[in-house]
Amino acid sequence: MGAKKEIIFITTNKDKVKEIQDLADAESKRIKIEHLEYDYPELQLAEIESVAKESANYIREKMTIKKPFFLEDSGLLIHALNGFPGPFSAFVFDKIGNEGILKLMADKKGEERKATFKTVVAFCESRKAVPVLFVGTAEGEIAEEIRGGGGFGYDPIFEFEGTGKTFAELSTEEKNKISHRGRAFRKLLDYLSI
Ligand code: ITT
Repeated sequence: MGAKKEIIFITTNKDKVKEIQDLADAESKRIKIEHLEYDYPELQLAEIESVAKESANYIREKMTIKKPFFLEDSGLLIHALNGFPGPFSAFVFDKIGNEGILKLMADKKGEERKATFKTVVAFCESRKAVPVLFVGTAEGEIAEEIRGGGGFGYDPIFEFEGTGKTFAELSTEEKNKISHRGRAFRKLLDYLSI
């Protein structure tokens, strides 16, 4: 077996790092993820894809980074709220948290509670390469109450479809198998053939 491919993952979110490291260990023996903590300015664009792409372009321009790298932008899209908070998920989480989302959803029943979690990975083989995007989604619904001690962010209110369990009630390993992030990251591994 040859040397492992070293790829830099740029994020300020330690929970994302844990999930990605666990995914890399579980899915491939030929990849090594190095975490770079860097707080790039998050553009307030209307699509998660655009945020991921333009963030990668910002890093290509501003940083001398010598290895392949990726970052990802994730968001929760609540169908009855026309995809809100979507690309504004970090801002909304900081301002109103899971309790605030549950209040917004108080009069919503059944189908009206449907939601999609989405991750867009933006990967650059080098500073010169335009970002390649990989999208992963998970379908579910907004729970009636906060449940589970694991996960992070919106996990305690996102019930994965057909299971009745929130992401916060799953182990990292279980969440990775079915999550938006797991799906997007496995597409990156397929693309790299590793
Ligand atoms: P970076 O931009 O530095 O990577 P961040 O935490 O700001 O870190 P995002 O903008 O992608 O990352 O995240 C948007 C929000 O969605 C933020 O509040 C996260 O906590 C939350 N989030 C992201 N992925 C999640 C997941 O798998 N489960 C629950 N919440 C998640």
